[in-house]
Amino acid sequence: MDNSRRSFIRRSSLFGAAGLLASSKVVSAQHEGHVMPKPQAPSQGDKKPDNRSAASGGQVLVHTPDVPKLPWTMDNGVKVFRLDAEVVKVQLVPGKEMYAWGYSGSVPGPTVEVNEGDRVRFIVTNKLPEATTMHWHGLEVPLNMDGVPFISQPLIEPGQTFVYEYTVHQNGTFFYHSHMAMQEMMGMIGLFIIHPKEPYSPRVDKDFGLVLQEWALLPNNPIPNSLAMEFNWLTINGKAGPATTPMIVKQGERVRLRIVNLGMDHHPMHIHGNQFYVTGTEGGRAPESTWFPGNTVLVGVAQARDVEFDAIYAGDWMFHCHLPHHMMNQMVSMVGPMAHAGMGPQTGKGMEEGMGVIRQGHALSEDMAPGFGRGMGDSTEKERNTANLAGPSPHLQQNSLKESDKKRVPGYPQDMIMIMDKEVAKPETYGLPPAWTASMMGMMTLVRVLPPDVYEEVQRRIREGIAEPPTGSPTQPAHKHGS
Ligand SMILES: [Cu+2]
Repeated sequence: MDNSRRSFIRRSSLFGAAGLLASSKVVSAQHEGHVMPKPQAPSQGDKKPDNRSAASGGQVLVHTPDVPKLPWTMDNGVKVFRLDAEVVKVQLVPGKEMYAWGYSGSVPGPTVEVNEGDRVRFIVTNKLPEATTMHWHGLEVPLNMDGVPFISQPLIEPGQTFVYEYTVHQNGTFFYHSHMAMQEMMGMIGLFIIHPKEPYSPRVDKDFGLVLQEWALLPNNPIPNSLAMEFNWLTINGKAGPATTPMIVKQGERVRLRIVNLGMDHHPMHIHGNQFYVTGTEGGRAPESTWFPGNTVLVGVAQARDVEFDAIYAGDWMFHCHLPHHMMNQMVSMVGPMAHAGMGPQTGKGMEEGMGVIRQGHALSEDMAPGFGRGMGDSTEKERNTANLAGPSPHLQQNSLKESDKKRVPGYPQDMIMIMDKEVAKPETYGLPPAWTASMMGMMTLVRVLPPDVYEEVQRRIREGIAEPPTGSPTQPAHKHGS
């Protein structure tokens, strides 16, 4: 990674003056049918420590944790991007992988970041086994660039390339996505940020972009069930908590969060310990006279919401969807008892049948599609008569109550907790307390508002790639406050 960063820096300095010419040659060569090398560009690395670098007008670049920026080359004043529609292996959390569909090796696709007034060209190549098209969500582009198959353009068949080109005259938080509905549910979306000609006022010091997605993954199967109406993996930028990379802010900085949603559910995104103002929508910047305070913003399907706040309170503040089932990982009927206490499902069915484990095909295969994941039919009848948890959580439940007494309490048990400090340790998690991961699940991340000294230490660790989990054992409230 260090190597590629270094060579990236070398390349981008090459692009200074002569590079413009060279890259335009590359593009025209491609038009003659030659293979175009991967474009290299002044894209910002995913882990660049301080994102106060210049977009147009000296603006802060947007940081999209866990998602790369899409590189570009220049061709006669046109910014040229390449997007390959393809299958991408995604690690939701350590130990849980899925095969989703995305762009150029990323789900969500790499972030496009341009300036108002830019002329942009997107060379979209379809590496999937079925046709696709690309829609530019919220952008005012000519109809033949709008990406709707049959209405505005022909399908991009497997192996084919389609070139989109237009001028962006808006600014704000937009996104691109496949215009085939079921492909959207496989992950085919990416952020499209357009910086304004005149910086917004007040200026922000940190600007983050977050893509909300949901997935239905049956046990033992790594391919999302796009027919499902309920979802058991909820992600921000392709990661579920606690694997989402925290957003790092220095105390006193002004912060913007840009959130987009393209799924089946709406997500009320809630921040702890702060109030924010909604300053933009999928239509761009909102006039200041319309701003109102809150700490929860509903990001509906197909919407974008920008929120801003002054990070005056030091702390590791949660930012998460507040739907309870969206604060969970791997919610699967019947699996709770197996996963948490090793005691097996209690319904009189066979273990594999009870868990929904499938041995042939996938969720949409001819064998399985009729039965799974649609909230009706045979396989949903088995899921009712079971508790969330068959025994005490092995992780944190260190109270002295007897299990037999607890089970007399209606509704018990409800807790689901898992500690993954070591597995998800990265420079951005430096200084978090032991067991911090225990209640980080689903569509959940942190805005870490750090005092200057801790902030600098985290930045150093990001630069040097130091990842250490917290040491010591979790503090038990009973011990802390016992008198
Ligand atoms: Cu949600």
